[in-house]
Amino acid sequence: MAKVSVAWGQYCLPTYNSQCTSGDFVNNVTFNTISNLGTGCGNPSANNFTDYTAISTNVTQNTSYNISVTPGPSWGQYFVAFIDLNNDLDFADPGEFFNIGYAAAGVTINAPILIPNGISGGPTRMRVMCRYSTGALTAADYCTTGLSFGEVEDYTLNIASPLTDDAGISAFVTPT
Ligand SMILES: [Ca+2]
Ligand SMILES: [Ca+2]
Ligand SMILES: [Ca+2]
Repeated sequence: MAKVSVAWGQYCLPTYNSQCTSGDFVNNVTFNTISNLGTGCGNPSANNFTDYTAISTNVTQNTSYNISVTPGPSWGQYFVAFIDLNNDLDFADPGEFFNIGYAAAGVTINAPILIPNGISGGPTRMRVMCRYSTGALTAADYCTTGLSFGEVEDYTLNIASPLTDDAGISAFVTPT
């Protein structure tokens, strides 16, 4: 089967009960060279989804990068990220979920995201997602229906191979 490249609309989306005009949104995503500031509620709908996959950054395997996000000024949010590390058009595989944490209203939160070794690389989808503070998001929530309040933003990571001058690595280990 031919490898399928990242394309718009093939990733399932979560649904929310309220549009992100409620003030529950992902703002000010930064990740490596990505700096998408002041997006607010980008596309109020049942999915509260905005496609920012035209925005990309080059990252390297076996390297950690800081992600930062800010909720809107009115409501705190739980934040998570997903990266489709094996490029199979879902975020369901082991290691594709990254918890960022809870951020109070208007307060920026940071977390490290390690791009693992042993993945295919190339253009790779990253999803950043928030939910109002009724409960933390989990690895299963990349397309959960009926979430309360929140927003979803997708980006593109161009993942390069790791540097060959390694420290004696003899095997690739699948993240768990
Ligand atoms: Ca936003
Ligand atoms: Ca996947
Ligand atoms: Ca999968």
